[in-house]
Amino acid sequence: MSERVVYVVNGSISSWRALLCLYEKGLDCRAQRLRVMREPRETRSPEFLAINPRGKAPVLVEPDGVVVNESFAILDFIERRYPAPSLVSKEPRAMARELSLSHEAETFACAYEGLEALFERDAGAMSEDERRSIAGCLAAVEWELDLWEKRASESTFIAGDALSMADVSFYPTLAYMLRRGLSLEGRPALDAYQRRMRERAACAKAFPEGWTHAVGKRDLFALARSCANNG
Ligand SMILES: N[C@@H](CCC(=O)N[C@@H](CS)C(=O)NCC(=O)O)C(=O)O
Repeated sequence: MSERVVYVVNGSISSWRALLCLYEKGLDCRAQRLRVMREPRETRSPEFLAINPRGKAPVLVEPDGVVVNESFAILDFIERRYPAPSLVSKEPRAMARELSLSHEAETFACAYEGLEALFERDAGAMSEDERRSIAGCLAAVEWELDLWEKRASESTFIAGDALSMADVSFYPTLAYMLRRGLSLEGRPALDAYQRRMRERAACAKAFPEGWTHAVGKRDLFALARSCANNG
């Protein structure tokens, strides 16, 4: 048997959730980092494209050679193949909530996605349409945060009082945005939640290499606010 390998892009939400799922299950793996910020991108190497023709991480390669692409498929696969400790309840209502919130975390990530344009674009040089689109993204993220704040205030973890697949999906999404400058001021339940989560050994292990809990070099949320306010 060889080792389990997960191909990851450091800091990407989808890679993060795959690692967090494995570590919460107590499964070891080698995280093989693929660099995408320099050319040629390692996700476009012939070796990696042979594993995933889309050239996207994460990809899980199991010790017996089984390959799984797509982060949600990886979570599903891990839960089915390694049922203990379980991250999805057997009770139908709890199961439905955990699975719904796990996938809704992706909707939250999509609401934010437009702000990533601020990595490359100078806010001062943006057109009226671009500013409107950034303002729209900010409003969508605020709406999402209100929803998740309410959920976080109702239980210890995001979908109930036990850690579940919903946390595996949601925590990296939230932590990623915090790194990009999101403030949880006025959202005490989410703030308490993210602090609680980051104390977990699995969360610390899955945390992106070289990242701290501080905001990264570019505060996208501050840029987005200035961009939207100048519109
Ligand atoms: N739907 C996929 C999305 C994966 C994805 O977009 N991965 C990006 C993360 S940055 C990637 O690997 N990009 C590398 C590239 O396009 O070269 C999943 O959930 O796994």
